[in-house]
This record gives sequence, structure tokens and C-alpha cells, in this order.
Amino acid sequence: MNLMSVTPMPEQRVAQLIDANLDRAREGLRVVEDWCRFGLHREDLVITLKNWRQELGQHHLPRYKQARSTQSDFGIGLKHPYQEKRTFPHQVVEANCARAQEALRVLEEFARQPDPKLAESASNIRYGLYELELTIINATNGTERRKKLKDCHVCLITETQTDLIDTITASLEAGIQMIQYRCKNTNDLKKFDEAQCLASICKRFKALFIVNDRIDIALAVEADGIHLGQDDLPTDIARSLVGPELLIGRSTHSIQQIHKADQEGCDYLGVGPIFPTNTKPELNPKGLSFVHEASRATSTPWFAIGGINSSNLKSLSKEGVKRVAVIGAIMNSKDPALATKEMLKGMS
Ligand code: 3NM
Repeated sequence: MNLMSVTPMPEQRVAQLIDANLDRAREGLRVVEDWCRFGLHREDLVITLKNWRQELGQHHLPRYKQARSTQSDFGIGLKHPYQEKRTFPHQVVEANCARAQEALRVLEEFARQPDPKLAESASNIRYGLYELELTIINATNGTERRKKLKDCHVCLITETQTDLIDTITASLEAGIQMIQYRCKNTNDLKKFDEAQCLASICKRFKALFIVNDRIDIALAVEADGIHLGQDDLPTDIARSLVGPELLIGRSTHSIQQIHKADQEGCDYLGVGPIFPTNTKPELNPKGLSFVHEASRATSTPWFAIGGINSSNLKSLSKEGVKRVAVIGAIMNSKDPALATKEMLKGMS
């Protein structure tokens, strides 16, 4: 066989390589763009990605396409086992950003001499994509957080105690899906240490981790969100500090407060106290009729709170309660794992 007939000339090989990498970069960008469009509804991100794809399209000259030879490319169809492991959107986004970034780097290197304009474009887009990727990953985590919140039925709020970490770990092992770190009586350093420790345990169990009151600590430990009371910062100020990806919860004690928190765009609400509670004895219990009113007042995820335990859980679910938040029922139980299981069973 004449070797010249099957081996392309160097320029053609470069043209073929450029063609393959333009395809790869444009495809990678398209995958990410579609997630931003259908998954995140972020027009700003879609516009940037679309512009980049179109810019690369302008550089995709007929001579590159004509050099295409899928028959002689043994790389086609090669699969890597990691591809099968991409189950979450953020993994697909990361893989496709990497694919586009790698292809852009190849374009930058090989097009520098034959097509300097393409090389320059590839370089600019690659740097832009590094930044955009972070924004997309953060926004994606926000979406996943909100989905987790919807699926969550019991939130455990912490109370200062010596075996705090063991109690929370037992509850997580028993299946609790959300922990709110609430600590009113220690110094900042201890709060930070505890919050950091709980944040990493929650991450391991894929449970949501929320910090009560303290936006600074929530940000420092990369919590999933922040919980605010009626006397804490306004929601718009909190949002400007935590960004769009973190969850903001607000305690509410009247229908008016529920409507206000709703309008302000809180991600979830605490509604209570429903029954008498030792934690907030100064608040009048609202009773079951309030639960009934609350369930008609909002479509935002909300947690009934205050004096809730496994014995009164049924009365709440009868009134349409889908989520409850508790302290004493789990924190003060001799067997926090069993108490957690009872609460989860009662809400399922
Ligand atoms: N907030 P327990 S009631 C922290 O109504 C808190 O906003 C409430 O503790 C509210 O489950 C409450 O032990 C205490 O009653 C919940």
C-alpha cells in the first residue's frame, strides 16, 4: 500500500486536528449552555456561551471541515468508565467545561502559526470559561440544594450540649436530611469550630446544613444556607451577602409574616410555635388551626415548629404539614437515632 495515500500531509493533519477540536469545544459549550438554559434558567450565562459558540463557528472554515476524516480517527467511540459515573448535573457541567477547555487549549497551540486569529479566540474563550464554570457550578449547587429542600421532611435544630457532634451524627446515620446549627451561648471561635465540623459531616451524609443567625459563619464554613428570625437582617440584604445559590430561611409567627417572607423570596419558612415549647416560652402556641391556615397561605416549603414530637406528628400531617423542625424531640432523646427514625416515619 502506498503510504502517501493514507497518511495526510502535515498541514492536513493540523487542519484535521483543528476541525476535531473545534467540534469538541463547540459541543462541550453546547452541553453547558443547555444546562444553563433548561436547568438554571440563566439567560445571562446562555448569552455568553452562545456568543462563544458562534465565534468558534466563524473560525470553523471549510478547509478544516474538508480535512475531516472520521474513518482514520481511532479516537472515535473510545469511552472512559468515568463517563458512566456522571449522575449529577454539576458533574456533567464540570466534564463538559473540561472538554471545551482542553479542546480550546489544543486549538490555541496548533492554530497559533496557521490561524493566529483562531488561536487568540480560543485563548480568550478558555480563560472566560474558567470563570464562567465557577458561576455555573455555584448556580447548579443552588438548584440541587432547592431540590433537596423540597424532598426534606424533618429538620433537626441543634441545642448546646457536650455530645453535640455524636448526637447529630447519630441522627444523620438514621436518615435526617437537614441540620440547622443554632447556638446562642458560646464564643465565635467555638461556634465556628462546631459549625465547620457539622458542615463537613453533613456533606458526607449529603444532608443540608444551615446556620442560624450568623451569615459570616455560614459563609466561612460553606453552609447550604442561613436561617433568620424576625429581628434579623432583611432578606434582600442577606441575599446580597450570600448570593443566589444559598438558601435563606425565615421564622414566621403570623400569616402576615408568612406572606412577607414569601414576597421577599425566602427559600423556606419556619411556622410556629405550634405547640408549647421550652425553647421559646415567651411565644404563644398557635395551635393546629394556624397550621391549617399556613398550608393555604404559602406554596414555599415550610416547616411547622415548636413542641413537635412523635406523639403529635399525626395531628400535623392531618392538617397538611409536610415538614417539621424539632429540637427537643431529638436533641433531648436518650436515643437520637431512634427518635429520628420515628420522626421520619411519622412524616413519610
Ligand atoms: N423557633 P422544640 S419554636 C427555635 O416558633 C424555635 O419560631 C420557634 O424547639 C418558632 O422542638 C422553636 O424543642 C423551638 O419545641 C423548637
